[in-house]
Amino acid sequence: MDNGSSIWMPPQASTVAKSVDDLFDFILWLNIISFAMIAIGTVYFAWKYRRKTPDQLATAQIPHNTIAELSWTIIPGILVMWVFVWGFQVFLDLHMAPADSLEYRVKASQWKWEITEPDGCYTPGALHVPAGKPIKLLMHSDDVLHSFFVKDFRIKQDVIPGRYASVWFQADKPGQHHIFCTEYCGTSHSDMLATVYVHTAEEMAKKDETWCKSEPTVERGQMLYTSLCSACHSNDGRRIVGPSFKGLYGRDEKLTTGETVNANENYIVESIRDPQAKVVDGYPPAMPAFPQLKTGDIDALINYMKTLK
Ligand code: HEC
Ligand SMILES: [Cu+2]
Repeated sequence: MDNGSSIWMPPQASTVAKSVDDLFDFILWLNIISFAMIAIGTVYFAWKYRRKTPDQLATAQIPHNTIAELSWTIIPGILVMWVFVWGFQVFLDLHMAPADSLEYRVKASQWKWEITEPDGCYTPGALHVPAGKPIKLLMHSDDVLHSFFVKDFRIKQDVIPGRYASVWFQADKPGQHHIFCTEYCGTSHSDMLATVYVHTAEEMAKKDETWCKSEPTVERGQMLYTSLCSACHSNDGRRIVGPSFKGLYGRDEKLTTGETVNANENYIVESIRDPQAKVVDGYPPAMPAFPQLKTGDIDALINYMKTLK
C-alpha cells in the first residue's frame, strides 16, 4: 500500500517511519525463513533417520561436516551483523535530531502529557506542529516512568523521572495522530492519551487563544490570587470577607448546611465556578463567580493554594 500501512502497522506518517518498517520487515522475514528451515529440517531428519526395522539398534554414525558447520555459522553471523549495523543506523537517525529542529518541551505525569511550544505557548494534551519541519521533543517526567509513543510516526521513548529524554520526528502531511503512554504508570494509564496535530503553515500562523493555555504555575496562581481574590481571602490566616487560603487545601470545611466537606480540587473548582453551591459556615454567601477563569487558571490557583500550608 502506498501510504506504507500494513496488516501490522498504520500508515507511515513521519520521515523515519519507512526505515523503521523496512528493518522490521527484514527481521520479520529473516525469522520466518529461519523458522521454516529449522522446522522443516527437524521433521525431515527425524523422518529420514528414523528406526527402519525393529532389530535396528542405532542410527548410522553421522560424521562431522565442515562445509555444513561453517555455513550455518558464517551465514547467520553475517545476517545478524547486518541487522546490527542497519539497526544502529536507524537508531542514530531516530535519536540525532537535525540542528534546525524546533524544540518543544513535554512533561509527563500521572496521567497526562503537557506540551510547551518553543514560543512558550502551553498546550496540555495536544502537540501542534508544522508539517515538513523537524520537531525535537525534550521530555521529562514529574512522577513515575512513562513512555511517549506515536505509532503512526514509529517513535517511542521512555520518559524517566530525574533526567531528560529526547526524540524527534518530522511529519510531512497535515493530519492527526494519537500519542499513547506505553509504560504502565498506574490507575489511569490507559487514559494517558494526547494528540499530535500536524498543521499547514497557514494553520500554524493562525494559532489562537483556544489552543494556547497558560501553564498552571504557582507564580501564575499567585498573580491571579493577588489581582482577583486577595481582597476577600488572605494568604496568612487572617479572616477578611472570606476564609483565608492558608491551610485551606485538604482541610475539612463545615458548611452552613451542617455538612462537612474536604477542600479538595473538586470542591475548590466548584467554589469558584458556582460559589453559592456550598457556603462555608460562619461566612456570608458573598463570593462572586469567576466565569473568566479557564481550567488552567483554576489549576494555577489550586497549585498556589497548595503552597500555603
Ligand atoms: C467579594 C469577596 C470575594 C472574592 C473577590 C473572592 N471570594 Fe472566595 N469566598 C468569599 C466568601 C465570603 C466565601 C465564604 C462563603 C462561601 O463559601 O461562599 C468564599 C469562599 C471561597 C472558597 C471556599 C473556602 C473554604 O474555606 O471552604 C474558595 C475555594 C474560594 N472562595 C476561592 C476564591 C478564589 C480562587 C477567588 C479569586 C479568584 C475568590 N474566592 C474571590 C468571598 C470572595
Ligand atoms: Cu504514563
